[in-house]
Amino acid sequence: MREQIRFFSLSRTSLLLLLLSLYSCAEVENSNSTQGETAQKAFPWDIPQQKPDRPLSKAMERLYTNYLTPRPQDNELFSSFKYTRLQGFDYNGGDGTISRRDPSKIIKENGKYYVWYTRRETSTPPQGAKNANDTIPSTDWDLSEIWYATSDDGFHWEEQGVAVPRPPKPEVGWRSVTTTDILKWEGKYYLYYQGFMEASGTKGDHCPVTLSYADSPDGPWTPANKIIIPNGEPGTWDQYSIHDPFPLVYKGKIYIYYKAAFGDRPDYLVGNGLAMADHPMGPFSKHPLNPLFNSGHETSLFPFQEGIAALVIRDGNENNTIQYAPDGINFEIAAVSSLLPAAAGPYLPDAFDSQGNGRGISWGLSHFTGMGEAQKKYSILARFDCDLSLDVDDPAMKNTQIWLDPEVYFSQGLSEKQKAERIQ
Ligand code: AAL
Repeated sequence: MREQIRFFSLSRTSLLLLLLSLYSCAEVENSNSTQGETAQKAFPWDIPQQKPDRPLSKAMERLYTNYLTPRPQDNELFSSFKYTRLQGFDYNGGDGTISRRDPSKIIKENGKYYVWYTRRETSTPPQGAKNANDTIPSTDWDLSEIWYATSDDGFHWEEQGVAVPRPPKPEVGWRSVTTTDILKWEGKYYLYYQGFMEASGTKGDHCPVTLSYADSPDGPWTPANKIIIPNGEPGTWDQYSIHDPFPLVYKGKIYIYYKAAFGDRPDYLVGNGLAMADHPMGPFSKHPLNPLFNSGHETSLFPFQEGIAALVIRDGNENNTIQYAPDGINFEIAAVSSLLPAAAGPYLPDAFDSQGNGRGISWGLSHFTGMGEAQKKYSILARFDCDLSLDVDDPAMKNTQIWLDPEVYFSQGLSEKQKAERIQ
């Protein structure tokens, strides 16, 4: 019996060993065949246009889910940008007493292109809030007016004069009217703009948005003389500033995207939100999900296919991106580019009637700030070209390798203080 038990226990042990060895053989075989399969199915050289049915890294996954196409060259929402100096604007020899900045979107009326913009003409360049008075500007956009220009070809512009002057104190915008954009609605024209009631920089860059309206793009413009998009409740993200109003007509409603800032300069973080209305005079209701963008200074937008696309330039983790929201609300990064136009005002033939079939953009005006020597800060308007249009196919605008003169990099040199710290 004891023998039987020993035999039985031996045979149990050997059975176990046998099973173990069979299992490890199978494992080896399995892992060999996995390696074999992986080797067979390495990612193809000819990049698939559709998402392949295979395990993907996060980067390759988002190549197919976040972007319209895997190659930027084929991506209608990727573009590089080219710039041209404009003819027709005088800057008083660049002495800082004349500045033009923050162009509106461009529309075509009466066979001509129209643009509106901030124009400052002051006896001195900006001197900061502490030195500002009734004639000395604090910032480049203090003591400004809204002017307009027209063009036959988008390169040569003719300045037509003031559209919206500063109203008398204490009306909205008495200190400065700046950073405008145009809406056309039921045959009338509406200019939305920032209306300053104190010199910018006094407490921050604080202002609400107001408007003027006209029957013709040439005016005369009548000021609404009231706040149209008010600042938020105390303690909320847009409590002090509503900047860069950008009106579009989308889904039959007026959509005005705008910028506000968490905190004040220089430590602020920008966000961009949306206010919507059924009539240009309001009332405007702010979207409950605001802010809709976590980045982007002077964000400009355009109808694209059934949704809205945006150039998100400067400021924030997602600066230098082109974003897209099929519903105009939930934006995702659709492309990353460089040298994006600052404060772009694109030519937008379908800004007010895209009907869910936005065609995109291929040119517009933007600005360059910080012109002149240190004490002569002013801005100029310039033209940008790109291919973010479904109607344009310009491979020269899909360049991901931008070569810049090394001087551009060296101009971003270390300060003396930084250099001293690094030398130690
Ligand atoms: C711009 C815009 C708004 C700000 C100031 C003038 O870049 O964001 O217009 O108020 O700077």
